[in-house]
Formats: sequence, structure tokens, C-alpha cells
Amino acid sequence: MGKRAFITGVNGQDGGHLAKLLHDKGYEVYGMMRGQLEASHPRAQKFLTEFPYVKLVFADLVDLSAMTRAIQEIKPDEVYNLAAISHVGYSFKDPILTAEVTGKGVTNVLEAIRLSGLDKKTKFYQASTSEMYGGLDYNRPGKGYNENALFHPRSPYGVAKLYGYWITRNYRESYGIYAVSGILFNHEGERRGPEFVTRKISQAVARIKLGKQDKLELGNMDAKRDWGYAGDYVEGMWLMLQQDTPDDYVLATGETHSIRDFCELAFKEIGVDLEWQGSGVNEKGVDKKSGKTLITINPDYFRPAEVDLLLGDPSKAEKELGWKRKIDFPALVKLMVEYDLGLESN
Ligand code: F7E
Repeated sequence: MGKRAFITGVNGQDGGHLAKLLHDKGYEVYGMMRGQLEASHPRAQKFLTEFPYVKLVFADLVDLSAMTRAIQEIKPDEVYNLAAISHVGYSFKDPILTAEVTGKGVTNVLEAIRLSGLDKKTKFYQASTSEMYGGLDYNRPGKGYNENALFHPRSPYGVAKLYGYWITRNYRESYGIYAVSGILFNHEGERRGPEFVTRKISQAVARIKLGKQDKLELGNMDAKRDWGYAGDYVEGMWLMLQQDTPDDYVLATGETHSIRDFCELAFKEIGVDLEWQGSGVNEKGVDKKSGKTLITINPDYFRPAEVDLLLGDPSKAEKELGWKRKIDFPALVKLMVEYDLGLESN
């Protein structure tokens, strides 16, 4: 019989990529959706249309009894904890809930494994994040963050994720559970929600091309991110659970690009050359040829504290897991714009 995997947050971006990967590898895949949903709920129905092989479980990460019941029933070989409040900007608006779900929720899953007596059988993957580093200058400037870099989270999301990272490590050290963190830098693609900047841009570019939208409003244009493709990163998650000894790994591309770079490449895909005019809140992205303003700044999208620059060093994962990203930055932007052009044309 094949192995059983249990994915929390299965209907998020990474959940879909991972469910497919594990199904293709012959796993029996269980996926958790939040709270009071049922299989007949439109969100569950939509998910099952795309992923009919996933067995859905309805439970909430904040409910230890529900998590324990789910783990006891499934008896998974592998648990991938992808469920979280994951929008950094939103976490400033709802810091308490973020701590409950994104932080304490991790302990609920680990406790559910332990209370079910599955600590020797079930391997646990925690979705940790580059947001734990905080992007400050003193932190390995120019070299890229690796597994030994200092943490200094800059948002309630980052702080909650840091708790999740340490509790995962603590259960590994205290109880010998095979529990690991993947410290993933930004990973994007056609399954990304439009509340994240890359998808917001690719969607807007497609809509502008098709005459459905006039312009795009963005926040901090100077932020730099290490952007990879989510489909590449789920392979790394799986590899982390296939090793002889549990350990934590950074997954990243080793390149960093600004929001402006992403915009320029995305607009190039529809034949528009952007020119930047003005600065600060008055900065504008203008179509060089027509002079039309396509991008303006809206300070509502600024965050109380910002992560200015993220650059990851994936050498440990490349060496020990044999992992390497396949899709580079220009290919990622192209893939996303092409996908949204197709979607918006229908
Ligand atoms: O922002 C800036 C914004 O929301 C990227 C999550 O998956 O990756 C993601 O977190 C940057 C920030 O992603 C807009 O200020 C400018 O500097 O796409 P984002 P994120 O905050 O990096 C990490 C690794 C995670 O773990 C998270 O879960 O873009 N920015 N203008 C904007 N951001 C948004 N969302 N919208 C704008 O209009």
C-alpha cells in the first residue's frame, strides 16, 4: 500500500501543487480545509473538481481535539503543515488571530501526532518562511540568508512563524519526532492569490492588455524579493521528509529583484516598455510609447514595518537534497502573465 500524506491548508497555493506531486508519487492524499465547511460547500466542490483524488477533512488548526481526531483517523506517514494566516500585511490588522493560527496552530498539529502515539511513525513538515529573517542589513549582507542566519521578524506573521519554527525544532529535540522546517523564500505562480504582489501585477497586466482595467496601484516599489516558482518548491518539501535524519533547509533561488523589476518584465510580456517618473508616493510607471500612466502608488499598501530585501542561499538544500529550482525569474513572470491572459480572455 502507498504512503498516506495529510496536508493542512490544502486549498492554498502550495497545497494544490503538493497534492498533485504526492498523488503522482502514489500517495493517498488527505487534505484539510478550515472550520465548518462541508464537501458540498462551493469552495470544497471547486477544489475537488481540480483535485478529485484528495480526501477532504474539515477541521480547524486552532482546535486541538479536531486535529487529534483527524490524525488518529488518518494515521499519516507524512504531515505537511501549510495552513496559516499567510498575508504579511493582513497580520498587522489581526495580530492575535495570526498568533493563534500561524503560531500556536503548529503546536496543535505536533501535539496531535504525539497524543496519538504516532511520534515514531509520522514525519512532520512545517512551512517556515524567509519572513523570519526580516531583511535587515546586519544579517549576512550580500551573501543571502542560510540556515544559520539571525532571525529578526518584522511582522506579526513573521513572529508567529518564528514560534512555529522553534516549536518544530523543540519537538524534534525533545521527543525525537521527525519534524523539520522548510525555510522557503517567496514562491509564486498561477495558483497565487491576487492579494500578493506578483499575482496582483500579472492579473492587472492581463486586464490592462484586454482593456478591462486602466491602471495598477501598488505600495512599496523598492522592496526586493527572492522569487521562485511554487511548483519547484513543493518538490523540496517532499525531499526534506525523505532523508535519514531530520533537518531544516532553506529553499530559494539565490537572486533578488525589486517590485519595479517584476513590473517591467510583466509589462514587456504585453509589448509595453515602462518608464519610471517621479519618486516616493508620486512615482509613476508610464508607457514609454503612449505616455499613459499605468502604475501609481497608494500608501494604503505600505506596511508599518517592511522587509526591505530578501535573498536566500539554498546551497545546503542543493548539496544535501539534490534540490534546485528549475524556473528562473523571467520564466516565472512570463508563466504568470500568460496564465492570466488566458484566464482573462475567457
Ligand atoms: O509582498 C510589496 C510588499 O504580499 C511582497 C507570503 O507568501 O512571502 C509572502 O510574503 C512585497 C512587500 O509577499 C504591494 O510591501 C508593494 O515588500 O507579495 P507580498 P510577502 O510579504 O513577501 C513570504 C515568504 C511568506 O511567507 C508570506 O506568507 O511587495 N508590495 N505593493 C505589495 N505587496 C502587496 N501584497 N500588494 C501591493 O500592492
